[in-house]
This record gives sequence, C-alpha cells and structure tokens, in this order.
Amino acid sequence: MKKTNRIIMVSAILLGCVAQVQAAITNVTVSANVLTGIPAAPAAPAIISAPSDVLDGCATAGGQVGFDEAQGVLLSAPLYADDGVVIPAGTVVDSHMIFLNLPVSISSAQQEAIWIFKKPIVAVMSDSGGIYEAASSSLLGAPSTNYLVSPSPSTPGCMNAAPFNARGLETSTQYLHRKCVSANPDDCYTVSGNSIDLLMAASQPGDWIRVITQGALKVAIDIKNEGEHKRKCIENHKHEQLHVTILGNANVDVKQINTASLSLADMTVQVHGDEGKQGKDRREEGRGRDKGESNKSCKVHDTNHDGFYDLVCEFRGDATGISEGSTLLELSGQLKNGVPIEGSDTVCVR
Ligand SMILES: [Ca+2]
Ligand SMILES: [Ca+2]
Ligand SMILES: [Ca+2]
Repeated sequence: MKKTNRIIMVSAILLGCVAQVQAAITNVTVSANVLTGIPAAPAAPAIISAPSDVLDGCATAGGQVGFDEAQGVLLSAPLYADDGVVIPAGTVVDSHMIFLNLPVSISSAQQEAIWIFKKPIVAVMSDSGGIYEAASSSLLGAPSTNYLVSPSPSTPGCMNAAPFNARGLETSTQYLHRKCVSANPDDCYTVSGNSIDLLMAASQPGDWIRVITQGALKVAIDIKNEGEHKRKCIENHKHEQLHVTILGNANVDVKQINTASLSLADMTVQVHGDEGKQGKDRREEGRGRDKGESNKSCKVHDTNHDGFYDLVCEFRGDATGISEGSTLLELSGQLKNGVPIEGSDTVCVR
C-alpha cells in the first residue's frame, strides 16, 4: 500500500507542473464571532500557498489560513474521518488544510470563517489529538510540506509535529464534531455542500483541521484549434472545432475513458461519432467525415512518446460563451468504472 501511495504522490508532483488545475479552495470570508471573552483574531482569514512546515512551531499567522494539499488522490485503502465517516478505497479525493496557529505574542484569539471549495466536502478531520490528520498526512499532505518530521529539517528549532494534545479542535468528544450554533462554548464547524463554516478559538498550540473534498484523477491536456495547426488561439464563435489531447499517465489509462462523458467547461461541446446517437446527430448535420462509425472521433496513440497511450478527441460546439483573452478551459469526464478525471489547458480566445 505504501508503494502505491508513493506512486500517487510522485505522479501528483509530476502532474502538478503541467496540469494547471485551478486551486480547489476558491474563497474565504470572515463570519460572525460568537464567543465572548476571547478577542477576535487580528488578521483576516487567507488562502495561502502550501507552507514548508505545519509543525506547531512554524507557519504562524494572526488569522485562519488554508491551503490545497494533495489533489486527485485515488484511495487504495479506506480513509477515516470525523463522526465515523469512512471514505471507501477507490474514491478520488482532494485534500486541504486549515489552521489557526497564533504567534506566541498573541495569547488567544478566535475567528469564524466561511471557506468555499470548488467541489463538495466529503469529510473533515478535526479530532483534538490530530490523530486522523497525522495518519493521513503521508498520503494527503502537500508534496513539499513537512508534517511529520520534528524538529523541522528546514526551520531550525521548529518543533511539534502532529499528533499532539490539542492539535485539532477542542470538542468535548474526541471523534465527534460540534456544529456551530449560537453561544458555542468553543471550536465548531458546520459543513454545507462546498462550504464549511469554521470557528476556531485558539491560544497555544492552535487548531488544525483537514478538509476532504471530492476529487478527480488529474490528466494533462492539450487543446488546439483545428484550422490553424497547433495554434492555441480559438475563435469566439459558434461551431468551433477543437482537438483535445488527453495525456495518459500512471494513474489514467486513456483506453478506460468513457468518451461520451467528456465535456469542456463553459462550452456546449460534443464528442462526435463516439456513440450511436451522436454519430446519428453528426450525419444529420452533414458532417459525416467519419462515415458515422463509432469511436472515430477519438483516437488512441502515444502522442508524446512517454510510453502511456493518449486520447485525441475532436470537440465541436458553441464557443461564444468563452471570454476573450487567455482562458483556462477545463475538461472533465469519467473512466468506464465511474472514477472522475479532469484536466485543463490555457488557450487564447479572440
Ligand atoms: Ca481551539
Ligand atoms: Ca487545538
Ligand atoms: Ca503519452
């Protein structure tokens, strides 16, 4: 299992250089403080880049901070979280960490913030000992962040890696979370779809939680305009035709992609001639270049000679909804077993 985990992590590092998928934490706003007797945190909540360390002695701030951890992780074993939640093996998840770790100059502070994610939240790890967090950091942690080695290899004198007493939220029951209601006595959170309303009241050491959202296996993609060989500029008009190359990798065998499930966000697109109905539609449009045969609009071959097959699909659709300029287009779809995939490419639109 550990080897599999390592392969996933290495793949995530490599893909991170090319996939350019948008950050999964999309927004944070401060909400009403509901505790009395504890000062409000002096700094606004913020989305940050993954820090070099998340030990108690490192990465302090005057307000809640959150960052994206490993993305698109295919679980090879069940994952355990608050309230008895068990995410089954075979699920693909994105991971994120939020913490309030005050500098020693601030004796205590509280902050309630609403964090919004790109995808729905499926689980939270907040137990007061940080046991769930520590157990999953090697799998779900950000690739370049130190979670488990104390003292820190990069910050001299920085100590205290999870698990330790009061790492997580101070709730009365170790593995059950407390919902935020009026007159909360201490830390609490409430999950609703893509958002978590999170109250942290901290002195030292602080509060750390891990938020798990739905994820998708990452694929690098390359979008090109048919008419201007290999150029990425596409015309902002109807019936745009695009070639999308989905690069296979160690986690994604493109032969297992359900081509009928593929879509490019913000465009009304269709993979032509792929399924019977679409092939029929295409013939009716008089664009029967593939003679109506199935699976002719997506071709499998190793375009970049890396030993993994790639899938080249033809999309056609209404591009008028895409804003002009440099635009990130996102592709999503599923494997034949239902596991989601996603990728993105920056194109210019004129
Ligand atoms: Ca706390
Ligand atoms: Ca704590
Ligand atoms: Ca390839």
